Amino acid sequence: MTTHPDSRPIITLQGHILRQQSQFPEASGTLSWILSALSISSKMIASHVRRARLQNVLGAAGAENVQGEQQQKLDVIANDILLRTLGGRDGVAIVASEENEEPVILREEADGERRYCVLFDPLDGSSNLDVCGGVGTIFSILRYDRRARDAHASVLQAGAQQVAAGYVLYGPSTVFMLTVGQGVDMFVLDPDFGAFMLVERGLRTPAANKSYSVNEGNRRSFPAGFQQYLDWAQDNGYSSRYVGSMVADVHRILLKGGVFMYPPTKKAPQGKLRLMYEANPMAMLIEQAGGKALTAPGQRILDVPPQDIHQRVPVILGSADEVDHVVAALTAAA
Ligand code: P6P
Repeated sequence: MTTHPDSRPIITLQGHILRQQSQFPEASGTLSWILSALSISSKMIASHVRRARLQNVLGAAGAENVQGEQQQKLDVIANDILLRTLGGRDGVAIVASEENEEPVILREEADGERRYCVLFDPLDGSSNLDVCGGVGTIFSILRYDRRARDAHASVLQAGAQQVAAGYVLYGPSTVFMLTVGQGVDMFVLDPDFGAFMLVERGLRTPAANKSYSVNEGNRRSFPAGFQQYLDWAQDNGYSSRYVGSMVADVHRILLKGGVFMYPPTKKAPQGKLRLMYEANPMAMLIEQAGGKALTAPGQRILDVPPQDIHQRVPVILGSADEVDHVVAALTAAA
């Protein structure tokens, strides 16, 4: 194995989490322990994803999820892994998953210790698994609001209230992206010894890049402003990149810049992407990396007051300048 001389300090995700915790003297370690559960879950899910075809766990599980989408076998496996690892963490009061209609209440009685709600899409883009495409886990962490009337109400907090957010991309390498509100940090799993290694701190998305990411198969049903934006972009030499897996598409935007959109369509008048465990965590990451994340001109994703755990919203996110170009077209068409 050839290694390149490298003077970078060797910091693991675990070490990074503990170092961040040490910056908060009042921190009890509860959040760190939850992030650790997400780390081990993602290593287990990565192992299943890599061996899916060999273990014949590709394909549909034969049931629909609450979204009315065909559950893939690995959706169920990933969901179970997350529920079981988070279930073992005392700091987790409630979990909410794309795969579960209702939030799962793990422990609500308050003994004074701070607790959290963890929301996740266990295996986003899983329809790409059969063709070895990038798939991912998306997570969002909110403080458990013990004053809320019930579990639902405690989870339905605007994205701006997130204390942490991130995703794991199961691609050519397994990448863990994390923000706790102090910038975006990127880790890559070293499979030789099973640790996520810090490879970039304070990642910033480029201010501009002539690239857009949207499912143009829906173009005819986009609102006029989006169609006018696409005409402008194509007249100005933009390239198109779209995987159809939000984690893979947003990861490219974070690293290379550009704009990702899921506009309203005839089939999905509110857009397809879910606010609580797709749009909100991605919006926190994008904003922490210097980008913008909107549902419409002037409407930050992170300010949307949630009405339902599985609520969908239109998404426009990415480089600040590129989001501005979309907003200009939408505003002109209004
Ligand atoms: P479409 C995957 O099913 C997903 O939820 C996101 O990961 C992705 O961005 C989007 O749907 C793709 O949807 O309609 O373009 O196939």
